[in-house]
Amino acid sequence: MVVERINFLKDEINKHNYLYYVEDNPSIDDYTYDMMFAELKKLEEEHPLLKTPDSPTQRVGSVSEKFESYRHKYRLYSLDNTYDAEELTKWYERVKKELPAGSHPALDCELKIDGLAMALTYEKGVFVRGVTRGDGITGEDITNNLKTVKTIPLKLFEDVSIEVRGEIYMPKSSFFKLNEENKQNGEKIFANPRNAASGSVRQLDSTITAKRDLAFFAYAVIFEDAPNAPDNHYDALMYLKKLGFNVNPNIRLCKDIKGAIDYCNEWEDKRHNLDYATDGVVIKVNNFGYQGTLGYTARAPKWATAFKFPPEEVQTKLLNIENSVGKTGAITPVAILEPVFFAGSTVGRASLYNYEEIKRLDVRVGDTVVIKKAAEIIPKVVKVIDDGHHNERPVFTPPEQCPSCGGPVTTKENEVNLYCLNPNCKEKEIAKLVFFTSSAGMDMDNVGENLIKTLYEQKFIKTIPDLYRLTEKDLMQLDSIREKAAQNIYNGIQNSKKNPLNKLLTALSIRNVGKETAEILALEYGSIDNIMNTTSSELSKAANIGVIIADSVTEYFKNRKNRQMIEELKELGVNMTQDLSDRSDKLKGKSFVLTGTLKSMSREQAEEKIKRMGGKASSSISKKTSYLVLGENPGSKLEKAQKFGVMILTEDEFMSMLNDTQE
Ligand code: 0OX
Repeated sequence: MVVERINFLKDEINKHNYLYYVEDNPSIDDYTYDMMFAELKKLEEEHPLLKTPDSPTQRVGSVSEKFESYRHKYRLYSLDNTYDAEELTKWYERVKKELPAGSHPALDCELKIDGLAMALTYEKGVFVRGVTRGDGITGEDITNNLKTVKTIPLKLFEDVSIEVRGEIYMPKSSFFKLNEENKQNGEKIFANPRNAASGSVRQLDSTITAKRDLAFFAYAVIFEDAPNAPDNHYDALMYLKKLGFNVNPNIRLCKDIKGAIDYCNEWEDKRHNLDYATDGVVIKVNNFGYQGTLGYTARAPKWATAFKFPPEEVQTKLLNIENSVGKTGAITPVAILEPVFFAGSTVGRASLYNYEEIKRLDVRVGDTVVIKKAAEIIPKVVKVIDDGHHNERPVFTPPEQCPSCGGPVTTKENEVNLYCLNPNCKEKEIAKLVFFTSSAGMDMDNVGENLIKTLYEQKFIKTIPDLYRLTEKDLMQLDSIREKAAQNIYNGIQNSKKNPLNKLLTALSIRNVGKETAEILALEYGSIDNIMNTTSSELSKAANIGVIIADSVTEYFKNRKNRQMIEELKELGVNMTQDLSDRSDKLKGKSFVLTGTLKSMSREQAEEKIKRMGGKASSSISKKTSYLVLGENPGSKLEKAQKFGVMILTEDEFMSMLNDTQE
């Protein structure tokens, strides 16, 4: 019977997938496996009604338009964390205090996998849905893509209904291989395995996801209908293993916090030998009953915490110091290093900030240097290791001419940077154009750094207005740009004309004018003409900005060439105004910090509203903060606000403040 044969093949293939991908212990050869797989595929094609979503053939999906957002049935909380082992002891003391006197809760220690958290739903043993963590309340439904991940079972070994949480990751070796291939093919290079996993799992075409080597570690479970559900976390993980999941083998059940701290110390070095990235240890109270008693804070379980490994430092050789020219003409030194893999990515360049810093560190080309990186921060050179030859190497001297155009350089008052004075300096012009088009600037779709460089080199563009003069025909003269791509680039450029004034002001690379200042100026003055015709002292007073910034603005607009450029942009149809329709001064002098997710609007929208009403929106709490607006799933800012005595507003209170004062 066909049905029986199909069921047999599905079960066999699922079993061998598990043995191969999870146990790492295949019991049949690839050929036999491939034959079974091909037979199942053929039978399903001949009998489409017998093709079910849990079939192993369904791991390769189809193209979807976009991901649906999905509200989690059970919220995915954050995790409190610390870099300090003493804090762990304090956490354990707090845990014990909330439990019946004399309790000695055992702790599970797990490596903290640096991937992407997922919630997987199984109904009666069948994988029905996989959703990204998102903000913990709502995520993206990426079921079809997750079906291509071999360590996510499509069917469990028992018909239970459960939600499993875990981490999708890309093994380090696969990450290196993928980047190597992508480099050869001129495709995207990922910064670290986590980004590669994220980029792979969020592909609209799941056949691409299927080609990427992704894996899944399960680390938590919610039992909906599971008769054999255990009463503690360790046994739950063992049970997940029995159901067919990949559970990290390095878990350890410790009898108290001392054991957990030993585990953290042990893995701080050992983790580098693993083929997956880890950024700490997760410690969980083992007993589910105790977990229930401890409960949750607004954002995280009280029964779990994470110990994060400290920022890493590594030694490598300084091969060269390059001098790069930025959009304002500032010349900055960049350390070119012998590439090393650390803190999750390969590092070949590091910041040296400025020439004073080089002098302070006395770094010389050829030295062995220590570089340091905290999460998400550009690595920097922190010190020189004396290898006995440091003094023989020539002392580094800052450039006396611009490294790009050979033009004169100068320092500016109160600044340590060197500046290229040549207004036609090539590197400066390119950097300006690149920034103008980037997401921080005019945010032109389909326009990237390489395109700008090519257009500049081939003399299609030199100044900003040239961008808006480009035609589709011009673009098609470039190698590798066909009609469709030319159209997309052209539209990206033309659409940016509609941007509000604040985007344009940021994009122009006026010294000392970043996103914040540009917003203040645009909202205060409403049009570029108003800003151009104001004096520095008026500007400083009206917009409440510092004199140095105000001077930079007036200096910029005094320059004949800049004024001419603005005129050209105007003629080309670039918008030079800001919508001031709901502008008021009602929040003047008040500063706001937002935390968590707001229900009624995005964080950007809320910040925009605050600014339109004359208030300030800031990202970090200080003593000067007037209000902290509390969204759902707030972060650590809440604690800080309480410490500083900052007034806390709920979203409703914040909304009525906006509406009350709006008139
Ligand atoms: C990880 C990891 C993340 C679920 C219950 C408390 C926090 N990245 O490896 N989260 C958790 O646990 C969640 N465990 C982990 N191992």
